Amino acid sequence: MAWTDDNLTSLQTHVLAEEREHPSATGDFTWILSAVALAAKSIGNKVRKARIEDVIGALGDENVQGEQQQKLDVIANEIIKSCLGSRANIGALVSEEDETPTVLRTHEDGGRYAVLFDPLDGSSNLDVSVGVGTIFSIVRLSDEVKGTGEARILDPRSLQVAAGYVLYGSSTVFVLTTGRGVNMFVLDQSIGAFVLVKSNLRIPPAKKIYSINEAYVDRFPDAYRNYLNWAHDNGYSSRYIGSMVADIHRTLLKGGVFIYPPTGDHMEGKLRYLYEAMPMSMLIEQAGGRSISAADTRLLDVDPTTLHQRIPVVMGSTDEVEHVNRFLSES
Ligand code: P6P
Repeated sequence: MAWTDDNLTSLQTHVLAEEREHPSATGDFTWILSAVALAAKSIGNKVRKARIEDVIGALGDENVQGEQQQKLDVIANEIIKSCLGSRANIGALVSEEDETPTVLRTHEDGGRYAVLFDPLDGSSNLDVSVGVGTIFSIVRLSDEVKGTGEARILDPRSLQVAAGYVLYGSSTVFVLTTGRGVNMFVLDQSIGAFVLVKSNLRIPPAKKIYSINEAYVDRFPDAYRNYLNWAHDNGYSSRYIGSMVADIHRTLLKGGVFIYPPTGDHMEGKLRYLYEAMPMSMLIEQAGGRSISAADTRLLDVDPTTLHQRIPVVMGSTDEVEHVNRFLSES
């Protein structure tokens, strides 16, 4: 055992170590990430017992997206807000489940960050025990824009400084970037801590796997259909779980390309910019991959205009994204 770099590191000690490397660090980050980790443990516990506690299935209401809310969507949403609400440096919370931001503190009262999240992405898969997840983005709010509402969150000077997801699958996996590479942790239930299992995770530059819901192929723009025909002729495999966190986790670890294109009834795609595509794009890029929303258009260069806007997504291995980009550029 190399005692210098094979130590047992928890998410907490990892974030504290990173904080010590930032002379200007104030501990704000550590404070927020510890709240996210607490929420993840609590949600994971609920997901694992969902069928036993009879919280499977739809609530009967629709969320702001017009989608059937699952009972656990609401439970996960409340858990995250109850964990983050106590952090004194958070100005606002933006959730897929809430039409408007939860305003906690103004800029003057120290609200320096916003946390944007999809509390339980892919939750419609819960009743068949498919991996579901929490996706989050931490945004350092601009000091130029007062107030705390939508305008400050969407201001181009507000910057995404961290992103991550928690995958509630065969194990509970926490994947995080704070802008210095991607690190992967797994929840060790016996000690109740996320332990570091992979530092500086790198996505393979190429892998013949595409991940897309081909059921909608007739409604895709021609460029995407042309790409799929090319992939079929070049020995690609298709892997699609229908749960973004699970599909992105596989793409990050094994390589390939994840695509959610414009379709007939969703010309901006289905996935939301702020709390799905934006955090996942930061993770993919920090792992050495690429994320575009259109031909030669880096997804993270797109300035959001509304909290719940959707955006087309092509992200994954650099070579694989370029294969798609080539067809998009020809259209
Ligand atoms: P479709 C889940 O509802 C979700 O938001 C993502 O997790 C997933 O990638 C996508 O929608 C699946 O959408 O249209 O293929 O069922």
